[in-house]
Amino acid sequence: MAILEILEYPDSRLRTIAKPVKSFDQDLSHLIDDMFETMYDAPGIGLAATQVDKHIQLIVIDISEENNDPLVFINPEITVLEGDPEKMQEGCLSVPGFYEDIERIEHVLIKAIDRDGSPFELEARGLLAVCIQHEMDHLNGKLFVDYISTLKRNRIKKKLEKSHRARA
Ligand code: QAP
Ligand code: CO
Repeated sequence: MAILEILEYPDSRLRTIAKPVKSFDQDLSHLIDDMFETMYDAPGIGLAATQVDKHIQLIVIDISEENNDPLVFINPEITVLEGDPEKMQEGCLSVPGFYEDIERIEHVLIKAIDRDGSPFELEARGLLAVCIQHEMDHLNGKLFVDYISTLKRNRIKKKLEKSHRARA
């Protein structure tokens, strides 16, 4: 297993649209394991393949306290069950150190494929529903900072660019 490099905003590769997964092979299984290791190490509760520069429709999530509830979503599709939006503070491993309140749909139905290639459905509410929507945005090249004001977004962009320069 390996810890992968996480792309950080405003890296343009985070804007790539992910392609559906077609083969459920060993390479995919290996990537899933590396993504979990990378997410647990961070630590985070969700990671999309886009964030590790792999542009396929793959998400890993674990919102449990003990890191013992790993969820894999491949080629996910979302259906709104209750449109009522809910505000929750979000962060992102690709936007380290910044958190903002974002409105998301409260109750969703997810249809996806698991790591063995079997389709499944999952009803989600609250944090899990928010996390799935956040990660599915990554697969479409979208970030939570796209929902906040231009002023706030540019402030975050400048601060991250400065920290990237300091690191280089
Ligand atoms: C998405 O985000 C999410 O800024 C997953 O310095 C977050 O795992 C969905 C993290 C909140 C719903 C609610 C962020 C780690 C982790 C940081 C994450 C940081 C270190 C973010
Ligand atoms: Co994110």
